[in-house]
Amino acid sequence: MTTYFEGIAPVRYEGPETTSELAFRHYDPDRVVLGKRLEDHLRFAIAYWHSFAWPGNDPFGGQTFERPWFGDDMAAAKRKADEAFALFEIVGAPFFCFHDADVRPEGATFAQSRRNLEEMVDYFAAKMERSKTKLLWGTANLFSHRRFMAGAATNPDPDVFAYAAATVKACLDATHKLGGQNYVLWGGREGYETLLNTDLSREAEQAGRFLAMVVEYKHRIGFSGTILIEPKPQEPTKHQYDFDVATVYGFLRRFGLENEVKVNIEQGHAILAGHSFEHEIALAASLGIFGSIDMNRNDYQSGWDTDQFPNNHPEVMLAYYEILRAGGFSTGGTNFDAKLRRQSLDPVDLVAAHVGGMDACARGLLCAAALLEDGSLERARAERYAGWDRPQAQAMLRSDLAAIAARVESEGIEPQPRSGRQERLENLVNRFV
Ligand code: XUL
Ligand code: CO
Repeated sequence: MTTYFEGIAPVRYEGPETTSELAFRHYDPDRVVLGKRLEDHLRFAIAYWHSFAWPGNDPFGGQTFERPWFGDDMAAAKRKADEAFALFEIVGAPFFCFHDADVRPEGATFAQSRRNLEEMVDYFAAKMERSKTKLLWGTANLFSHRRFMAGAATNPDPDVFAYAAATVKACLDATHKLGGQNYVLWGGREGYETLLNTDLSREAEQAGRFLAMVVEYKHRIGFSGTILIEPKPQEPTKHQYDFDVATVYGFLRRFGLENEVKVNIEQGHAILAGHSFEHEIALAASLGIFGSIDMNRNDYQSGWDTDQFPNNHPEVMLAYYEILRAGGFSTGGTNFDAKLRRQSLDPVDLVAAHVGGMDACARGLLCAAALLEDGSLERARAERYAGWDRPQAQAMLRSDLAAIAARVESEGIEPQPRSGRQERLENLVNRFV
């Protein structure tokens, strides 16, 4: 029985001029750009937690949404799955993502929670046989329940570490069984509220060993997906250890995991860390750890992780430009870690949010592809560094300070400053928006 979205037809591509509210203007899944279908470039996923589990609460008030699937028994969980797959079909989502806690009721014991998850995994598997929607990634919620209030892997209590390890094992098993293409670890409470009660050294060692165990277990069960860490600088904790891409890379190198783990970069988290989204993507790509993205938009005034659906075309374009420059997604994709505003009560609001977000991403990717194909920006970049292509410049990197100093005097080297051409490049980019 699927009723919540009754009366809402599957959303189709109608072109930029259409006036239909629920139509794609830019997202034509079959359109081929840079040798690939748009659907295969973007690899959209729907986030179960925001779209189906979140009740509309904020720090000052509780539930605003009244969803027919809200409840804490297995029947409610199955109804939720039915409605979720109905939305996946309406918007043509190729993927979805979930936490264990989004899809199953919490049991009285760990074993009961695990059995509930396994029952839901079988329920999903049956639905996925009849649907085109696949699993982009699975993950464990190691931050909502009070047992995790002082962290999961980094908890001062070893029993919490054990509970978290058992939970991740169950979620990796679930992800593997459903053919998930990645597994995400977001360290929601892996950080601290106050340094006064925190042993940074122990917590880092615990986190490093925990991640190594996840990688070991992935290989043991033959899970071929990618393990992803999702950086975020703070919120809920005051300071989170997976602060940003650079910090995560340092952590991976410290524990010898830089070839095993990549990053899932979220727009709002990049902004909270004081970076742009495209900076984080470009850095991850240059370090060889770019994996996937959580696509949303932050409110630039609020200082909170507001998780709004993306709608800013020029911003989205710059993110996809870096992704295309890096060769595009492999196992990763575009997961909407975005939620409605709490006054958006109607079924059609949830559909329209995804349609608008998908369209903004498609438009951004199309603009980025045109800019890349035009080649002017990449030529300007290459030209700026052309001096380094000369053999003598490369040889300098293998020499030493004394030899370089001698050459500066013998050749009378006097650098000639050149324009960085920023405004001209910004104008060039805007031609493609
Ligand atoms: C929280 C966040 C999470 C992760 C998955 O800010 O982004 O939803 O994406 O746990
Ligand atoms: Co996220």
